[in-house]
Amino acid sequence: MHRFAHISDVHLGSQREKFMRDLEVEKFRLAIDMCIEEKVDFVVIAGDLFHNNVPPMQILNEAIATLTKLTKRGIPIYMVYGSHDFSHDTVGAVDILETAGIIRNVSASQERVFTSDPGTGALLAGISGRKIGLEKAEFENLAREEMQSATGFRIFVFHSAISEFKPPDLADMESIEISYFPRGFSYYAGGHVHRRGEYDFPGYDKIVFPGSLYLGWQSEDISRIFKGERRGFYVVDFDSEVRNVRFVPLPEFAGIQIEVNLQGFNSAEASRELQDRILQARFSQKAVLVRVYGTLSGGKTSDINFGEIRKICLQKGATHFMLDRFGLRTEEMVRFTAAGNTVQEIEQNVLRENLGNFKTNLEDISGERGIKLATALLQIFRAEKLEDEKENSYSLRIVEESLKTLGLNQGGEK
Ligand SMILES: [Mn+2]
Repeated sequence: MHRFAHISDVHLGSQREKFMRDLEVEKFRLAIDMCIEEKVDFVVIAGDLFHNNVPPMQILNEAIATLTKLTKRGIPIYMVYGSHDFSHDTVGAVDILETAGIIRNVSASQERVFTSDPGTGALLAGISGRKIGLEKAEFENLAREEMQSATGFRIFVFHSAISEFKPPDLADMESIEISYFPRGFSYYAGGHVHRRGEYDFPGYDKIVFPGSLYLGWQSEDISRIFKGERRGFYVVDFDSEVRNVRFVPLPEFAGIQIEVNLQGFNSAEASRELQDRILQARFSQKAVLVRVYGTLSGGKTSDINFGEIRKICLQKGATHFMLDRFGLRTEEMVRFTAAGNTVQEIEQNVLRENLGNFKTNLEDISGERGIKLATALLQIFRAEKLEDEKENSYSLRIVEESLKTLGLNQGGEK
């Protein structure tokens, strides 16, 4: 019997605050140690190992130190790029790992469809993720015949949502229909969807999404882990076919989410309500996420002294304080904003409503494509500077990601 581990969406480097970044790196290190303890023959990482294709140097250094624990023991690592660490015009961190012989990128290419694992004979093939779901064309051009007619234990590694298996709250996520996937593989190692899921479909035996390894990065990822969602990775036993699939949870996150509905309060009342709720809550030795939402009946959201709330939390023994106030607004704001439950939804609705005011002949920036592009750019602009990141590398990072999203190469200079 052989065994491999399936990890995805580590997003190293996504956390801006030191407390969270240390946690992210620490849990990645732990996951790799657990893989060694589990005596796996190899490890599959289904994309988004890094949050950016050019992560901060200390994150890259940390990743190399951790991954080489495996390679030093003769445990190979097979990967595809994710939508976050993919780079089509610059050298990304994943390329560096491959050049250094630490990982093998198993994305199918014209020269090579399968990568064979020398220890177990397992065959791996895959498709990397892209920004805004551009991998669909690659699915269309897959060497489907060759993949489907091969024999032996085969793993398909991918970084895309599958239309048939999207969690209900992620229904709007771009996805690929299952019929685009080559049939008959023994195991489909998924990434990109930050929710754990195991699925079976006729012709596609075992489809698995481990979800983000630990923290993830979206506010929903953070909220769910603060509410106690367990995160981790998969360990799969196999010989000629899959024998056992097992989720391996990482230690529970010591956190608590305090949700406070401030609907109808004016800003002074809201401050008092919020303070009361924090004073009542019990959370010593835990990270605290305060999530406020609702529409204030008067005053401004900035009238609420969140600094004071933070101070109280830390005085009460919180190990870390985080605030999510994206759902908080004033009546004035409501009058000017479109409806929606998430920041992205609201942004998209605002863009959609204003489409009519915008005339252009450029297809890329008009209609739904324009909305998608604008949303992707807003996402990039929202990225904050890392605590110890230099101003220069921060601006470079934002500019490069924007150009990439716009499909504009930086002429000449590298
Ligand atoms: Mn991801």
